[in-house]
Amino acid sequence: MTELGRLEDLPQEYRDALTKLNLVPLWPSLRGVMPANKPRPHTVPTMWKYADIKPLLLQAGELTPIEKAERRVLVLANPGHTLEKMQASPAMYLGMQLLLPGEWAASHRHTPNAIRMIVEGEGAYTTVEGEKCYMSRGDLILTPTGLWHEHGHDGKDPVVWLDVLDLPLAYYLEVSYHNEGVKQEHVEASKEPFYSTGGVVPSPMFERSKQQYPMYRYPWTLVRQTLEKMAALQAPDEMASVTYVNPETGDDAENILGYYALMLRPGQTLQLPVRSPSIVFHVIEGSCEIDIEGVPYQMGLADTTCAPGYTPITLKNHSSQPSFLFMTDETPLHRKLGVFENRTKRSKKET
Ligand code: 1HN
Repeated sequence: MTELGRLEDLPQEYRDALTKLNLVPLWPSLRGVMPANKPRPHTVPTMWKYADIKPLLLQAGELTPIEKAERRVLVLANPGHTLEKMQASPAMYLGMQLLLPGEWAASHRHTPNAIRMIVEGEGAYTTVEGEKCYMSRGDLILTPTGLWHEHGHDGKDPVVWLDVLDLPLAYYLEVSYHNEGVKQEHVEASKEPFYSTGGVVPSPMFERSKQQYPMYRYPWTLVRQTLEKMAALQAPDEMASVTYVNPETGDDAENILGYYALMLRPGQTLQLPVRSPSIVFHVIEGSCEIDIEGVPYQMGLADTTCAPGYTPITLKNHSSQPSFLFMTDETPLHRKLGVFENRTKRSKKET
């Protein structure tokens, strides 16, 4: 590959003349913005242990009243992007949020899409567009772009959940903003049981739902059952995994980020395909080892790990119990942009 000219090769006078006019020579930076054959990600493999986060989150509960925080969150920031950027990957934001009994996180809506994966505690709920979605460990609750949402807590113990947003992308695109709302009235219980089984969707008066987001809450009990049934039918080396979808269309549940759950059988080792999107793993039940480019990360209950794209990843369950993981990645975004790649089988682009 041809070595390109460096900035230092140019006379200072010439460089100054360019700078004054807001001009930049491309060739000294060309390999940086477009390296050969494979991107050079800022995202570095990073693990956050829940045992480290929890005491600091509870301390935040003492230090900062909910009214002064709006959302009481410790952000899981990837050092490869610098912590100030508050991003786990190019398009993924992760945060651990604490809501104490009796607390209220006021209604708002915003342009970034969000989900929460419930980590621990009972009795809290998110109201999404008038639909009350109770939180139990492992449940997934959607708050897609533009939809009003607020959090309340009628239970006795602290509730913690993992927030995932496509905030870094929205911020980069200069489209990130929020509106403050008023407390939601006419609240009804979440309606997900219509979508749980049987291969049917509601069609009152023969009409199918025209809502882009017909389902806000995906109960873990049902997802777990599905994974167990899949695993029971599969060969031992197969991947028992599901994608969270819009049950009306089969499309990804949200537009930008993909959400998945996976079961690792006791003793199972699973080599994941090498693909372009960054990916995040979060342990819902059990434990596992995640090898990212050969480096092992030991994941216990509620631990979270982020890996860059284009990276070989192997999952290993060393225990005698099944392990259940929640995963989120940038696949829907990559597919829409036409940059999605699966390099498991050597592609022409790779040579
Ligand atoms: C947000 O609205 C929530 O509604 C959580 O719980 C985390 C991070 C950045 C911007 C908005 C929530 C958020 C957020």
